[in-house]
Amino acid sequence: MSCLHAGSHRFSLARPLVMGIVNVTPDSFSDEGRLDDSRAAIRHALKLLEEGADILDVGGESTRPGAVAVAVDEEIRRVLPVIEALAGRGCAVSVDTMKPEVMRAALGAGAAMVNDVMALRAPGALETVAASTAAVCLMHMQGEPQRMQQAPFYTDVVEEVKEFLQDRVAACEAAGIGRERLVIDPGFGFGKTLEHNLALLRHLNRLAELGVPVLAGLSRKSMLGTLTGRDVGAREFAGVAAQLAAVARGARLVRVHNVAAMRDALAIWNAVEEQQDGT
Ligand code: HH2
Repeated sequence: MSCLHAGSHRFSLARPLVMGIVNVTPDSFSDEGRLDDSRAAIRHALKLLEEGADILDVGGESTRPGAVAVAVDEEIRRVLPVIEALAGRGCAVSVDTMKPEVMRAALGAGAAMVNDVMALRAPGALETVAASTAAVCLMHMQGEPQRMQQAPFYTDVVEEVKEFLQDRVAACEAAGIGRERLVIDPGFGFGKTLEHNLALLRHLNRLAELGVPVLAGLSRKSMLGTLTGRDVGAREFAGVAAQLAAVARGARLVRVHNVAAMRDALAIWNAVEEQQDGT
């Protein structure tokens, strides 16, 4: 598990990696025109890169609870210019989508990773990634975004999420996607109550036992708001604390909005963890 292969990129997993979030949705960058949306997204992505992002995760559809689904054409129109521009500069770009058509377009434009909240369960998704050399993040979700928070239910959330991810890893391997290209993610907030999310965070090391790098996506999530009483725009400190709790339990990638804050936190984390005996 020492290295993640994503297209032509190779990432050492000796230290946690930072995935910076680049949303290209109409509510992401004021209400500038369409072309300006891409330009603003590219500018934002380059800033995240400067702040130390290892991977840029470009998404054109919000998966927030109750979010409205976006048509394939519209999603491609949103993400493609951004992916082309960033991949063209040599950046490691991930596409955050559940649609095989969007995956194909993004991979054709140079994306090195697919981040799928449906873990490649859409018809054709598995084959699409298998036909590429891209990495893939397999995320657990109970239900679908429109209704997933209505009545999440598990008997043993950690065990059920682990079994699901184990099955998806096996499906990927059977389709020819090697382990060195796989990342797994418990999907915080995706069909989970606060208690479910906390149990998953507390026992994240049990997912790490699967031998595939674990990604944690906690940035700005509603569980942080529930615990702190903070609005979505004021959850940075809580987010850093939650991400570090995940890293302490074996997460090897963190998906964040605020890359600079996460980098500072990891600079301290890494220095402490890598301290030699006797010093
Ligand atoms: N969370 C969101 C979107 N994509 N991907 C992974 N692998 N893990 C996550 O936890 C995850 C994800 C949340 O999506 P959205 O509500 O659109 O907000 P944002 O993209 O700003 O995080």
